[in-house]
Amino acid sequence: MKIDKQKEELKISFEDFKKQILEDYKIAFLSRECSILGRREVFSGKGKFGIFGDGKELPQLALNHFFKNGDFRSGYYRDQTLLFAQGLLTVENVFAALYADLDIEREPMSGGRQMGGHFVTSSRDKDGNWLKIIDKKNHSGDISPTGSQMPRLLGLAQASKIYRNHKTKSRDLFSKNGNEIAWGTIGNASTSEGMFFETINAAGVMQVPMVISVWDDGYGISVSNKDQTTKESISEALRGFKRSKDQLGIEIISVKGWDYLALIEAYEFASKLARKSHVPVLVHVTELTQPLGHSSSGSHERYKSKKRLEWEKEYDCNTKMRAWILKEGFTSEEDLEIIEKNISKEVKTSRRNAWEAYQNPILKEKEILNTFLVQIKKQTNNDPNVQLIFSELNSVLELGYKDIISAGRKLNLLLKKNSISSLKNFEKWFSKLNFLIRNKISSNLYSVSIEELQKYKAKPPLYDEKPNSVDGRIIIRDNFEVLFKKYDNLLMFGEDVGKIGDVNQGLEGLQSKFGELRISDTGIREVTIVGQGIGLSLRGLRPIAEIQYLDYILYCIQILSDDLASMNYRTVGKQIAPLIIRTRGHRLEGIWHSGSPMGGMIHLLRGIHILTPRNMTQAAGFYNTLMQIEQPAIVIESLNGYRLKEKLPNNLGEYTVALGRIEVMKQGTDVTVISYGSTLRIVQESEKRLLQEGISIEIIDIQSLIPFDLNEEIRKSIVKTNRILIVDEDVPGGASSYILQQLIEKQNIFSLLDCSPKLLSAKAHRPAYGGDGDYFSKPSVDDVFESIYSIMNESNPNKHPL
Ligand SMILES: Cc1ncc(C[n+]2csc(CCOP(=O)(O)OP(=O)(O)O)c2C)c(N)n1
Repeated sequence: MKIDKQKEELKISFEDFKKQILEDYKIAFLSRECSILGRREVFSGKGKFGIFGDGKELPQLALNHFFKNGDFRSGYYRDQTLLFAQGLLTVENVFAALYADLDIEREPMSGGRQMGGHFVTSSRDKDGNWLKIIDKKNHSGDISPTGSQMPRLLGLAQASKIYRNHKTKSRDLFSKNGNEIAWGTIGNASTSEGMFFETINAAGVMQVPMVISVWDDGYGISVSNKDQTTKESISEALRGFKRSKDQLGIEIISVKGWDYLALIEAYEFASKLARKSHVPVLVHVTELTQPLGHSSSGSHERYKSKKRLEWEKEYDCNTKMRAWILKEGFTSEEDLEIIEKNISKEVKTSRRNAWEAYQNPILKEKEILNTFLVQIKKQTNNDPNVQLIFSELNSVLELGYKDIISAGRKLNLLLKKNSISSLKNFEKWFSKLNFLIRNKISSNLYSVSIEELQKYKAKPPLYDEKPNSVDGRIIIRDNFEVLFKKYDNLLMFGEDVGKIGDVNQGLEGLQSKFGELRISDTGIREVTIVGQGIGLSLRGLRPIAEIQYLDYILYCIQILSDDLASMNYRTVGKQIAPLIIRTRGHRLEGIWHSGSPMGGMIHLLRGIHILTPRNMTQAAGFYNTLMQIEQPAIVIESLNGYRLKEKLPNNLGEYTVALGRIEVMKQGTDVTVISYGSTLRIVQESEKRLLQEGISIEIIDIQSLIPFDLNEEIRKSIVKTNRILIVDEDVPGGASSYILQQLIEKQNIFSLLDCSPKLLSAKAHRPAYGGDGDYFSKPSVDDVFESIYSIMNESNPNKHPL
């Protein structure tokens, strides 16, 4: 009865239906064999760590039948079966990932950067242009922090809603009328994470087409549902979110993970609802198992009872499917055995092939190095260390590039110490290989190259002869208006962004001009605001997500760090998320509206550009630049600058501020004072008093902390002054130390300095409220004056006594 219904629903003949089931079983079996052999490969020492999809095969195969081109998955490390079923993963790929093969063709998920089980598909061609992702099945780049796939899922789903209701010029690359589903997968235990609930709530409010599957195997490593989830069931716990006849919400379905037909039915229902009506659906897939335990790092016998282990054997979804196939007479036991035997053989062969493909190029390089032995011995007067280095290298069993490079580095030094003439061929080979491998490991942290940024020519703001002097927020607002007209894929959202046009009215009146779809209010939920931005940008839109105050960026710093900042790097440029985060911060009032945690951000968010404009003209210029390139960035506007008067440029939306360029705001000869954001005004205020003391300062606005002074212009200033003061309002040793590190290590200023470099920051504690609080917590004009004066005292105590 059930089978007939399914055939009918899928509109296929019995023969085809049988074929589909057998094909699915083959994939389930192949996937399981990979898990088993992969785990063994770790125990044999060839792979470092293994985490696999065993026990989750069946629901993924069912889901696959409803996953269409243009759809996206945002999932986690258990989803190998789905990718196998979609032809996006080969057995060789699985093993190449286990070995951390650096070759992006053999290990297409991350070129050896990620542990196995973390998947991605490419959205870009080799030249960095968008592929037509509407014609592909898409997987957004997986990450390891569990639950962190959820925020991005919200944006991936929201993109369908945008595309259904708003036609952009490039829509055909990304969407067909917004019919695409964002498929989420998450383990039962990871639903305990706050961001899971935040995503569920936001999806219910926004009514976006996502289908979240919870793979419930009862455990999160060793901790069972009893200690994880209220009522020991996520679908039960979420009942209040369930939609009803009268109220929108989430559709919640529960289905057993070993029941193939029930799974097909569940996914058919879920996908129809999400695709057609944009209703978010949660599919709670229960009674799943973990036959091999959580990962290669421990056995589940430690925490599962004998009874549970026996139950898991009986309810293993592959075993159940096999028994069902035989019971329904789709094929015979003998045929199944032959199929299974062949698959086992195929997996073993593929594993061997993957190992050889991984090792061969490394062995080749070792052979090249061995050919230099005689010459190196000769050049180093038979230094016994040479033979030792070669012997050590040739005794390594599972060779990595690191072994060759390490030997090469040691030989290089010996040659330099002993050689009369250099060994050109060796040097050439070594530096080429060294560069190549390092590049394979470290490329693509940012989507836009330094060379491109260095070449970038900014268009300056232009002014009427008698320009209007306006509040800074007007410049921001009018500039955004031009950008909304210019870029049909630009969207802005955040808390109080829509109706009132942000808390400082930098978007005043724009929602009524451009619509609620493009300029929208969100709940107070910083993690999923960022998630919206990441997901939308992965689907070709250009979001600017607003975090209302810089202090609250800490709520989403994890997702910014783990997901956005690592996106380009972990996918080796296959996916980019050119999300712009708009926020406002630094100095205002009190512990939570005066923070400037720039050091923390700089260190946690490498991969994202961090821009700190001193006023709204510069801020608008940064937005204009960022809309022209595809690089995630955070722009921190000065909270106390919205009501300060600035000249109104007449080329709003057009002028740009280059990234990674400083600006010399005032020339001087004695001390180079480097700052950014709000403290620049404090520095400027100190200038007059310093002049009265005969001290001339050169004031530099860094304005772009990452990328940092790409043309090394600060050095030029220090060549002139030989003295520096770095001023900011972060904690001592925060961003100011980063600035000094850049100057010492990258710009080599150490030898230029006549006296010790000075750093002036805020106190280590949070800034206290009120005028006194500010004065005693943050750098004041007096502090700046005295710091500079003391630098001059160090140089000339007679002229500047203390
Ligand atoms: C944020 C975070 N905390 C802890 C871990 C370590 N960890 C990895 S997997 C895992 C258990 C996850 O269980 P579940 O979500 O049920 O998924 P399963 O592995 O059982 O499929 C834990 C605690 C992690 N990866 N990320």
